[in-house]
Amino acid sequence: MTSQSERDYQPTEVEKKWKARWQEHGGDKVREDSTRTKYYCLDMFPYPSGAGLHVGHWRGYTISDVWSRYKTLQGYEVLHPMGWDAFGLPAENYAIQTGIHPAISTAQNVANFKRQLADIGAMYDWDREINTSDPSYYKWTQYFFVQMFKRGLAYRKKMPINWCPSCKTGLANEEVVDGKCDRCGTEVTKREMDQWMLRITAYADRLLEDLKDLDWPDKVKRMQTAWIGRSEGARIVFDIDGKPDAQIEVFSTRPDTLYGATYMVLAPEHPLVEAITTADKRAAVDLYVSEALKKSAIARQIVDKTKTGEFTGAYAVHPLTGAKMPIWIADYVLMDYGTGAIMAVPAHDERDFEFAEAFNLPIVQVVAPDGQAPDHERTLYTGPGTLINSEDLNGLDVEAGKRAIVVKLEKLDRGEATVSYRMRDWVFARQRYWGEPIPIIHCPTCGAVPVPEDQLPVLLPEVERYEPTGTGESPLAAIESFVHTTCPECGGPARRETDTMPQWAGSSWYFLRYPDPKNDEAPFSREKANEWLPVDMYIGGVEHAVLHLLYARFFTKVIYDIGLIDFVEPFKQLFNQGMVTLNGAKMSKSKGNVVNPDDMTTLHGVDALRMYELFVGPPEDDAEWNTNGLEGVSRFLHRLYRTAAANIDQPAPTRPALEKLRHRFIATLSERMESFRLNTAVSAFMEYINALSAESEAGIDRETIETLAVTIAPFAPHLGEELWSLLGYTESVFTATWPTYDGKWLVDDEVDIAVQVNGRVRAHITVAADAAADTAIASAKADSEIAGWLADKQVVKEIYVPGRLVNLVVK
Ligand code: ANZ
Ligand code: ZN
Repeated sequence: MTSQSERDYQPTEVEKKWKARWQEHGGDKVREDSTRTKYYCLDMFPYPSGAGLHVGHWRGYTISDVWSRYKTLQGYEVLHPMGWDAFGLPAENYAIQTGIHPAISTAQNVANFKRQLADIGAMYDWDREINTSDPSYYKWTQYFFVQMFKRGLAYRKKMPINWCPSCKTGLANEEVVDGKCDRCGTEVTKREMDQWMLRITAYADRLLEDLKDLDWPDKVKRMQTAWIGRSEGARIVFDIDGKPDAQIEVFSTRPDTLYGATYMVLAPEHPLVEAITTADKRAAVDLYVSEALKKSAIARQIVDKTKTGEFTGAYAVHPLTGAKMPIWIADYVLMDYGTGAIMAVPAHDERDFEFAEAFNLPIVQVVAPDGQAPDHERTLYTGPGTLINSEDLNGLDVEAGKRAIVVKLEKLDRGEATVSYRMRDWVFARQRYWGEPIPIIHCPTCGAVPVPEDQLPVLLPEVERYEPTGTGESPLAAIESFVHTTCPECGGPARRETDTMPQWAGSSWYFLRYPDPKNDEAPFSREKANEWLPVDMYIGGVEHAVLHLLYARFFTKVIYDIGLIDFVEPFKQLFNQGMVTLNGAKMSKSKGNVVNPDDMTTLHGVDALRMYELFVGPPEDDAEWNTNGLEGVSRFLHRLYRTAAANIDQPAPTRPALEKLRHRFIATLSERMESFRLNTAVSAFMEYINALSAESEAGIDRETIETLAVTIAPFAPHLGEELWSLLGYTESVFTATWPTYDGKWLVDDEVDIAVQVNGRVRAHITVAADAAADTAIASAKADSEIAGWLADKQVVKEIYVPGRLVNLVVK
């Protein structure tokens, strides 16, 4: 019989064995009745695309799996589920190309992804699998839509959609590339259509306020803050000369500069443009408006682009001075921010300054750093200072000026302090097939009526043609049997809504479903949701910093308001893993620079690939793939196995040298885990195995082998199980406990200390860590270097700071 010590590590064999065992024992099932503290570790669930997973995708899944297994060993009951964000455009486009129903291609992709995730050796509880395109799930997505509709949070509004005049279809943003249709290259225009909207702006303040308490990367918090874009300022109302029934309302963050407003600008789309433009200006204004509509908001906002605009021929009246101010239109003013109109203060706003220079409009200074008007009128100053040219407000600083102007405006009923947000309401509709039907019935008598809850889900019908219809409507509009229905309120003939929900709908609440995935009475049980959520650790790519994470936070707050949960934020801690690059570029199938995990695991095993995915760099940073690095990690795992296996049949007795190494290793590793430095956690193993090699002659004790088996298990779970069973245990290594360390082993026996003479370091000596002051000082004086400094001198004071230094004061 071969003893373990003579056997080499066979990753393929070992991994196959343990995968089979895990499946047999259902070891990844959450034990709901467990008395352990609950821990919810969640991956952002993937869109099951046709392209499989590459080693770049492995990184995030490995990180979350290592973390879940670590938390299990720490004694938590861990929920680590997985599911599919399965509605969306690619499946539909694939159907258009191939005629294969999206449900079928999605099912194939899911099966493939599932197999690949099993390869990773991940501990998902597959009993809780979620698929957002499954009627038993989207029933509840529709239910939440109905709740929002009833609360006035879902409403209809005419909104411009991307429109390809040649394909005669509405386009999703991702189908518009450089302003052109991704299918045919035609320039994309805008087309107004009635759209379902969600009133996320009603939650803007809460979404901003609650960000503060989240343990999220600062970068993501900053991106969300910028996206919400809260600005404090004032609403100011201007009369229009000769038009007593029309007024222009503006939003300004600098009401203090009101006396410096010299002209007005409306967004080209502003509803007043039509009414105020004088006959002689009409042709030029119309032309300008049609040109502006073609440009994207981003192109329009570029600060240093040449300013363009047209004079409407009309004038506004300054609310404080009565001065007449020309009203222009210009594309640097956006219709969907503030009120879509501005008062222009060219002396103190950069864009207004450039515009005034381009069209030779007046510039009036009203803020100066020192309260002195500059000698040259046409200058730009955007800093703080004192008001000038502002009648009785001269001399006030900017902040006091803002308040004083608001008081004046309020007295005149011409404005008030207000807050403006950059965030818009959420367009919650697509004119496409592969999504959740919006559960609304349009009745000629009763208007928009929600589908009664007991009639949900509104099933997505089978269609023959997936192509967009050419009228801008969804393919559902062509299915008579779907469209025609009766009104739930009056029983009269009515039409179903044929728009479907956007890609983001299903992912906005899926994390609430995992604790109770099979509930068909409710979206989830309140008790279970409160027990498991908020999610303790949410792991995924930073590309979801804004949309998904904001939508999920919004849904959670609405669901809290409805009274279904007791928490207001879904994700306590967020971790964004970095990307894996190859030759400097993000790995992606379309770029042809992917490394296939199957090739890597055939050579080195799954465990080695998992560890290399961590070892490749700090988990939050992008990292360059290097197959040599994987080979290095693989060699190390073989070494770890040999070190452990060499003595596994007959471990050596414990001795202090081993205890010291072991406790120090546990301390280092635990500390690196807690600070999520998973790459250095892998190096802690390497350092430990190196140190143990010096002890191999005298043999390794059982404690060392057990420690190795348990601590390596989150990283290399198959290897961990193997060592654990070789130690004679019949239960899984994940029933074990993460080892603790005794601090006494961390104290160094000997320490290096500095010796100072009159406060300057003159030498270093080694003393026992617990050396008494006398001993330390004596050794310091005995040092040959120091002896030289002391010659002919009188030592007047001796100071010993244990473990740090000796200072000798001499005369
Ligand atoms: C007068 C003024 C004077 C302004 C001044 C700025 C500086 P934030 O901070 O981003 O909220 N603005 C308002 N609505 C706009 C729109 N629809 N399109 C383009 N610009 C718009 O910016 C608010 C400021 O941006 C507002 O304050 C307004 O210009 C401009 F020395 O009003 B301000
Ligand atoms: Zn009706």
